[in-house]
Amino acid sequence: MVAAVVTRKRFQQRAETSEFEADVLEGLNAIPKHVPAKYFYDAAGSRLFERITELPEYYPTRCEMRILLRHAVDIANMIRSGAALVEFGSGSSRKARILLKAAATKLAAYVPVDICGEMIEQEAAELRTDFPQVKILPVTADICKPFKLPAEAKAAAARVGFFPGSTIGNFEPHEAAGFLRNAANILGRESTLIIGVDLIKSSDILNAAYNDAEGVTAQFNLNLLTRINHELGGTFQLDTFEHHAFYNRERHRVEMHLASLKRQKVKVAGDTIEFRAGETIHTENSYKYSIESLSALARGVGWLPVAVWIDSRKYFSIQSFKLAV
Ligand code: AVJ
Repeated sequence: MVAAVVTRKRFQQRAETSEFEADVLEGLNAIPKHVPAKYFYDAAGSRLFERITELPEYYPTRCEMRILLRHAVDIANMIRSGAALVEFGSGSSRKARILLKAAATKLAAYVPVDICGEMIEQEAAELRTDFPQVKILPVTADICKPFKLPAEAKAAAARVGFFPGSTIGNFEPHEAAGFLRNAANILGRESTLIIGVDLIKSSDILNAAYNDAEGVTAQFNLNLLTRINHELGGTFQLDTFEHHAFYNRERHRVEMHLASLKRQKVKVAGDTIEFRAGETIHTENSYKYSIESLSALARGVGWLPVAVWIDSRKYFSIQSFKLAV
């Protein structure tokens, strides 16, 4: 039993590494060079992201927390008695705790879904102590792919999807539509979706949020190269690459890149990658939406807009939708 578990774990790790390797090699051999943003989040990257959320320039996390706290009662009103709350990419469940507190007596279950099984299992133990009346049913899954809800969540009176943090902004618009369609299929009839999304705003505020004075976002971006060096036998010299982040107004997205400061060759997993001076690796898109652009996207795949909550500066929004029947 124990041996089987260990073997599976090792296999999973190897499977993840080779997917990482395949994605990195494909992206670095493409024009323009790119690496998917989901690979930022190894242990060091997750810690750096936590530090980003506390930076004075990085407003999204604080804004969303403020909206959640101020409107917890209204937002909880979206939740029917006996419903199951399903969080996509739950991580530490910090934001869901606000909803759990506001709707504790109504919620039958909380289903945190995350690709990092270790994190949610650990978090689940704490949630069970803090919310003894709510069934805590963690699911380890990739939220972009179809997955099955636990039977108790399926049997609940209704299901409420929760996708905070403007994580939807990391998807290309067509992928975001795909995610919303997948969420509709997973949640099924009688479901509601509550999404936190960063709003389109002036370039100055956006550029500052992704170019903090302390350089933590630069470290977060460069950590991707450290991860490639460690896990894929990369030979990136970190001082020969520079963090670039800017708001692309036409495409409503903040782009992050790593720019090579010189012409050079780098080895990754036995492959040789050539860089021109100034050539970049595109590491992240963070799409910004308006209330209307998100609701148009959602409507397109069957979600009807119900309510919107925003902060006084109109920096961030929490939007709720109902599945059309
Ligand atoms: C976690 C994807 C919402 O796009 O703002 C923060 C990630 N990147 N600083 C974002 C991020 C650079 C963040 N999301």
